[in-house]
Amino acid sequence: EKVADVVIDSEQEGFSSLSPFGPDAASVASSIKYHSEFTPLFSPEKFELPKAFFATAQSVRDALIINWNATYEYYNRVNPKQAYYLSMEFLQGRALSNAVGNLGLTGAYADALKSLGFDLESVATQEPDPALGNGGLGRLASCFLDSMATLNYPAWGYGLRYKYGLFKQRITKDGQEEAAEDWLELSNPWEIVRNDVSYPVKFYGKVVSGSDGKKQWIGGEDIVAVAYDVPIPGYKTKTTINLRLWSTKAPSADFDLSSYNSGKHTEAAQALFNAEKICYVLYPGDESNEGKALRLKQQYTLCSASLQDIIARFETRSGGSINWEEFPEKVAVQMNDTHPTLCIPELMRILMDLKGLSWEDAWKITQRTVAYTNHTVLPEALEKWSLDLMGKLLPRHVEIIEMIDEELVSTIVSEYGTDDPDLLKEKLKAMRILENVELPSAFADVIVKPKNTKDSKEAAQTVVKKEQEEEETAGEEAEVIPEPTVKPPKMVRMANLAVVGGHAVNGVAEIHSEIVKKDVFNEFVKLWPDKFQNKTNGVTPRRWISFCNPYLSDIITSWIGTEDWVLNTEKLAELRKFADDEDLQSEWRAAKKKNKLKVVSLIKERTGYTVNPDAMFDIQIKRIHEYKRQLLNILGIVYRYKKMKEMSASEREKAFVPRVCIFGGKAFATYVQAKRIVKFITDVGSTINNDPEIGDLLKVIFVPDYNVSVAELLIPASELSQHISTAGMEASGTSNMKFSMNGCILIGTLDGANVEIREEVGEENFFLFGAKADEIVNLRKERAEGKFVPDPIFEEVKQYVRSGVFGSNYDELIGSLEGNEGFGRADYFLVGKDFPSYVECQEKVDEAYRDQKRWTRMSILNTAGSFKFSSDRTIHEYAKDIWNIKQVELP
Ligand code: T68
Repeated sequence: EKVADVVIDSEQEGFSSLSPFGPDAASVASSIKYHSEFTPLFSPEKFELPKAFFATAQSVRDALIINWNATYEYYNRVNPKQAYYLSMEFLQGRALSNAVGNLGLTGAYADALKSLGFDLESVATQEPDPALGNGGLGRLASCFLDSMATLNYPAWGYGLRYKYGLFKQRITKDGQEEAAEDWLELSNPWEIVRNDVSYPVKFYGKVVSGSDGKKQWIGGEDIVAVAYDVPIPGYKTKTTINLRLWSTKAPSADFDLSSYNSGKHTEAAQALFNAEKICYVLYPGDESNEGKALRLKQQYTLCSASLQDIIARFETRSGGSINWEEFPEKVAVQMNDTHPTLCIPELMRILMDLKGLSWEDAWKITQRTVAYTNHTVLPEALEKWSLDLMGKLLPRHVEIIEMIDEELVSTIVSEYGTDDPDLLKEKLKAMRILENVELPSAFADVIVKPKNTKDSKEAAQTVVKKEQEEEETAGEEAEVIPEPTVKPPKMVRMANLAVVGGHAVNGVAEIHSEIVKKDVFNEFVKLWPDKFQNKTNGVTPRRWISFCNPYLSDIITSWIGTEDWVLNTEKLAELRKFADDEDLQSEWRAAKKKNKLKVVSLIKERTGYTVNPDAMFDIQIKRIHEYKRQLLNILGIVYRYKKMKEMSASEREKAFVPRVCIFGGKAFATYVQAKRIVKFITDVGSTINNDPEIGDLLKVIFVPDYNVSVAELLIPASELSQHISTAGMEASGTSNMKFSMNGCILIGTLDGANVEIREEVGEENFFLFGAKADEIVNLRKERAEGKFVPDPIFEEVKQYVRSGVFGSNYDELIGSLEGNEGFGRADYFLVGKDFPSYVECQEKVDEAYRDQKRWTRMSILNTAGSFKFSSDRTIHEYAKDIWNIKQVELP
């Protein structure tokens, strides 16, 4: 009955015809009512918030499925080249507001829900935040999907459907605690289980040669990967692409019915558990061998199931006549970091062993199909797998990898010759895929012909000889000083495999791509300079401005005079001419204030602290990592606090701008030092926040359980945000882009995308400090040699912490900055070096904030200058320079 009363008062946006039912609030309400009847999750007599969410989501899902089917059907018909983004992580965030926003139905849904006694915002917060990712890399994948759909690119995402997302973080007096994140507890209304789409995936077993000489991988453990599809709507378009997530199960025959009937229930279901556990958690702890094997199984499941699916689609769309050479003209596979690198040997295996292609043909096709994005230059983060483990789990793939390595050795040898064995050795060491593995036997067997030989195999043998001689000499020395003869483990270097097996390698910001070329993959650049590219990251302006910051969006639209900026962010630059306009400035500040008030409530609810909305909101939210230097931030706060304590009340108020310093982020469960940092921040917070002398002048808040939804609240409310990594270590950063878009001013080092943001928004609208990337090596060297003389203020702040003001002496943390015995590398991240310039820069921040006109101008100029950082721009670049795909608009 209520439905009939609906008053249609929403102004309908032009693109709401994307809905299958009328775009008016009345038909939306009736669709929600309909689904509330058929949502079997809650008792029929009650229609409360959780049920309202599920009914609303089901109703939106109808619209999505219709467009998703139409998109699929159309691609099938026109058979365009399609890109596939393979990623172990997709950090999707909540889907409801995003979906109704992209469909142009926000007004209709808001009104419909109002007529049913709810408000859209409360309904939307019922949705669990699916955290199938750790941080930037996973969130980037999700921004990319939004842009692909919005720009009508035929593209899909492939990932894994983890039963538990990234852990739930609780903050106790002991620091961070982790609990399972059961995001599927009440089911996921957005997914479509595709029991009709499943593929076998094998582990272990052995390789045999058939009578025809073909290799066959047999025996071992077989599981099944089942597809779960998540429709991804584009903005103002019918195009709705697919995110296909794999879940694992055992083949039904593996349930041991007779054991079960004889009472051995656990044994009977062992195979079921073994298969299902593969997709239990995102990034399982991999300290143990079991953990490592599980992680490798996850990676292989993603690669194998996705490629089987892609190949099946290629075959179907080819009709009766399959021409494998055309495969790279129909398929582009993008590997999000090295985690899906097994795509390379898997595609080779399928093409050769199952489709009968020769090595040469399979290799050409594979190389033309795949490309690799690098997201880190930290040596310890470049993935390596034990060759033994991989050989057991994936015996056929290891054969293929050995062959690729052998061909690479041959290329290197013919490129560099053998005149200089030391040089050749160095090149092989830098580039080989296999590490600590003797040269391929094909080379070793050839008779030695020292120097000036043109034959690469003989040449390689020269090197082997030399290495053997060196080993022998080492052996002689060993008689004098006996050394343990522990052989270094044989490893597979996934990044090298990805570089060799793909046709393009890209970094994610200009400075990062330069470091990739100059440093990490320098030797490969000399061989194949054209492979290397830059694709500066971007973020979707839909989720990260329009939907998370409607107040600001309305202001932008009214001043620019159109909402086209959501699709063409270049239009944001038009705000520049109003940067000093007093009306715009006051609207701008009012919007910020409204967003800050929401955060005041969030902080109260999550931490119990009351903060002043008129204080500057200074935010650092990201994974907790030493290189991201949350420690620098908190030590800066400690220094500020110490100075405040040394002053009288009136001096304090004159000297400092009131600040709420907000942190958020999760530390990897086994990363001890990161967890110490979390504990230290919360301890500093409890001291300062309860100090009556300080009051509203300084608050330190750690928002627990940081995730996409929390970011959507914090970023619009931010005034200053911190991107303060040791220069050269943050590949790009993407929250820096979101902050800048939302009119937040950045304090940061010349690292990652900060460099480009500063260029775009203007130097005077960015707070810069710290050592530059090209100075770091020397500074570390000086530091290690004991030549670094710390600034007195750094000594002062450390002493203050050690004195116990915050409850303990934090010996391990402070020690790590000094390189005391037992604390490893001496201040590897150069907190001490950058501390004085950081503190000085923070003084400039206070000074700028005091002048609200100047600050608001800086804020407006940040939003105006952020247009380059839309993921639409990034996706256009990938489509043109790497994937070679064209936009396909649905009729
Ligand atoms: C991030 N990487 C980069 N990695 O740190 C960040 N790593 O600078 C960049 O902006 C972002 O990628 C997008 O390019 C990550 O987030 C991981 O999360 C990760 C996960 C597993 C293993 C290694």
